[in-house]
Amino acid sequence: MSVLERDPHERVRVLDEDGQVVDGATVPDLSEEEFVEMYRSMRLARHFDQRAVSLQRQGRMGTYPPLSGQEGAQVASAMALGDEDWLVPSYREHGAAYVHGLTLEGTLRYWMGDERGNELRDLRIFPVAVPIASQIPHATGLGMAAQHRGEDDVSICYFGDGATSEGDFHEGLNFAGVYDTPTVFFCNNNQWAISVPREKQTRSETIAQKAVAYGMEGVQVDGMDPLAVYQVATEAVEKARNPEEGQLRPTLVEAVQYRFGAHTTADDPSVYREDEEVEEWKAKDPIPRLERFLRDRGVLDDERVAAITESVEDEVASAIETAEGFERPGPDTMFEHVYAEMPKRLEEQRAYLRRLREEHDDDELLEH
Ligand SMILES: Cc1ncc(C[n+]2csc(CCOP(=O)(O)OP(=O)(O)O)c2C)c(N)n1
Ligand SMILES: [Mg+2]
Repeated sequence: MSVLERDPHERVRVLDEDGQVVDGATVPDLSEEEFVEMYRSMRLARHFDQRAVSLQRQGRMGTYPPLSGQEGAQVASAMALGDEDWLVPSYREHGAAYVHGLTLEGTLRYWMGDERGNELRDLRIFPVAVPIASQIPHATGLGMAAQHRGEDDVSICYFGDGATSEGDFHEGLNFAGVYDTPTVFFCNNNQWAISVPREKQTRSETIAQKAVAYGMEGVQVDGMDPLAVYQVATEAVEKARNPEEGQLRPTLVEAVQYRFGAHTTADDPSVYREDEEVEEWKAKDPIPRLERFLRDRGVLDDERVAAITESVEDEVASAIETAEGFERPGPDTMFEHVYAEMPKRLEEQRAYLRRLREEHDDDELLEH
């Protein structure tokens, strides 16, 4: 039976918190290289995250949304995509975007305030979406476009638990159900929407069960168990592309997890959540779990782990050097790189800013 065909209350798991395979679970059929790649990408995402927060604290980057704790959900779900498939992120998916081809310097560039980080021309990745849930109808539309063109690419759309309270979530999923779009809706339920806890977000017992209302399958997965996420995402992508008779293409996945850090570097989580809660979730950390599993299988040992640590540190350091080496963007660029053709209202705003800059100098403008 497909893992998707289960009660949304039943959480899919493959590894327990100690990295042992749970009874009755099937380990995904990945090669040794793919397992190592999964582990390395998660380590890279974690290290990148720590360096990015530190850059922000040093004044070398603008606001940054940390992802630590969410590496398993991001990396394993993005690994389920084929090269032609689309990734539609929120603003926290740096790890998933890396797996699908976005460079670390591209991510840094965006968060350093340079809109050229949104230049994603050769990638099947959408720009970061900060307005909550606005990317969900876009992803549904992307699926409808693929159908009209007769193409078989699938999209995965990421959003948070908080996004499920937005009208865009309802509209996007409703359309996806009605038009049977090839979309995987991937909810990163990290328990918090800034300071609003999951219990205040919805009376529904699970987020996965909301799928029932749209006529699609909903599945809850342990989002800190990368092997379970990989299994669920792979099946959901496969179903979106090649549904069996009677199956609908779209799926709602709820990946239950936790963000270890602040919502963004502008947030202080200690004012709304207890340290004990954070510690409880840290015991479920996806990285040591996967590492333990891979060590037990003989795929990793001290030497390989040390080599991965070194290569991850080098890759992140070199991306930071590259990103800091780009010349600073002019104010005009804030209007660019979102639309292939700039809409009239943006052209007008850009012209207005240019006029202001001619009339006043930049220092004077920045003071007001
Ligand atoms: C439409 C809209 N309303 C409010 C905000 C301010 N805001 C930014 S992040 C956020 C919380 C989102 O929580 P969730 O969807 O759970 O995602 P998470 O940040 O936890 O990944 C809010 C309310 C926004 N960006 N867009
Ligand atoms: Mg959240």
